[in-house]
Amino acid sequence: KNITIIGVPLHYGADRKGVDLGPDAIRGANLHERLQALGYSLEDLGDLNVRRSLQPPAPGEKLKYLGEIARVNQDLCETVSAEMGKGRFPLVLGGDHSIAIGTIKGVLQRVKRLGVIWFDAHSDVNTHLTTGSGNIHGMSLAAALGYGHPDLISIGGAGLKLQPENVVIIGARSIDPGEREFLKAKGIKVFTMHDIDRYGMKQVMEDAMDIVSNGTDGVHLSLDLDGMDPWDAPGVGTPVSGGMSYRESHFAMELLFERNLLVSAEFVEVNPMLDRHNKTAVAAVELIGSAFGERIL
Ligand code: DIR
Ligand code: MN
Ligand code: MN
Ligand code: MN
Repeated sequence: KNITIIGVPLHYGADRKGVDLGPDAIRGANLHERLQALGYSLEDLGDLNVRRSLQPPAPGEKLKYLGEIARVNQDLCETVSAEMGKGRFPLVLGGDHSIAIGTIKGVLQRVKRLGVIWFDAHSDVNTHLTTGSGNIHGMSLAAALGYGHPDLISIGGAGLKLQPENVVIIGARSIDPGEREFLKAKGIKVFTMHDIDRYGMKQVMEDAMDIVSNGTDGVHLSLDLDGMDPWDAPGVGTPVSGGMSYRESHFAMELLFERNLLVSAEFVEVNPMLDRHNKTAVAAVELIGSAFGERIL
């Protein structure tokens, strides 16, 4: 029960300041104390280096800040892989969701057949060919599946990628037209907000965990705080109404802990500059607590 915390103060993938302050906001919401109280032994590596104040991209750029994002993700990949090689559980704190590329590639170096639960209002399966925004945080799941710009998909080594049948998305409610085509073509299972309304979080999580654990050797949780309803998590760059409630999200994490599937996790897109009273960072720590075994009684 050894956890390594890795902060990634990257905002270039969202092209909006503030989310680079996420790692410290999450730490500041008593992350260490909560995990230590559960009996885990922690090591916090601090934050990876991210270059400050890069030149803004040209108008219409479809891969904004590609160079720095690829460099940071390669560093993250190597860090995650090295920690897992020591038998430790990597807990990655974002930063924008483009960091999922580096995290997942690093985990894939250790767990070839990997399942992924992608908790998000969005599906993040754009590529430079389909993106409207040019923001790489909207392309990270596609890149981890092997689709997108060569500088993103080659991170961690050629051919290292997720299989679409081992990925589920939970909480989606904002999917671009190109993404809809991609999800359909690859057969990726998406539990939308409609499904959560219809079947309830218990059924959705049971189905999701069955899918990601079938034929895999471990599961990664990639949790974008904008999956939660903006009422409960206002400090995110791209809020979308009608999200998962505080209780639904919490319950999902408790169910995940019960199944004991996780080998790695990341919590991303906390933006303290857009937050109210650090509510979103506190929510992130609450969710982390539940995913690692906190119980009411
Ligand atoms: C949109 C928003 N689909 C894009 N994506 C976000 O820019 O590609 N992902 N916000 O978290
Ligand atoms: Mn996302
Ligand atoms: Mn999102
Ligand atoms: Mn809790």
